Amino acid sequence: MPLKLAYFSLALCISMLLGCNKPTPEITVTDNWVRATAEGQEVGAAYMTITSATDTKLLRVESSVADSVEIHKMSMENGIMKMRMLEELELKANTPNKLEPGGFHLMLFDLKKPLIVGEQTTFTLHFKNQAGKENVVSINSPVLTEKP
Ligand SMILES: [Cu+2]
Repeated sequence: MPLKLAYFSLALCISMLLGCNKPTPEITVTDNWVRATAEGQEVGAAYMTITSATDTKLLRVESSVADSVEIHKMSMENGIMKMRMLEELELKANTPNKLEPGGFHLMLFDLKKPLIVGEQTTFTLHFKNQAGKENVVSINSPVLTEKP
């Protein structure tokens, strides 16, 4: 068998094996997007829906587009919209935990450059469940002007 073909079949076998053994992910992220920013704006916001098979906590987030990322909660108090930082975000098992405008969100500080519609941003989310198991999930979020 020519060497090239041998390599090809080996690669095919491996990808098939990986395909078969791929476990269903414990945590899935959907509807993820980042709000486009205006020129000179140094703070941005990211939104997503997180679903986990177990009760877990989002501890920390890193992003390709910002120097620091905080978990925030927005709520109405005495008719005034307030925003506060959370040390961690508790996520209930098998429930779509929504981070959306007006509620929970990720606040992006010290943006490296303006977020322009059509661009992709990357986020790395660090979780730890009640059993102490850590989970890292990487996602690509498109830059949009409003909720998709
Ligand atoms: Cu915020």
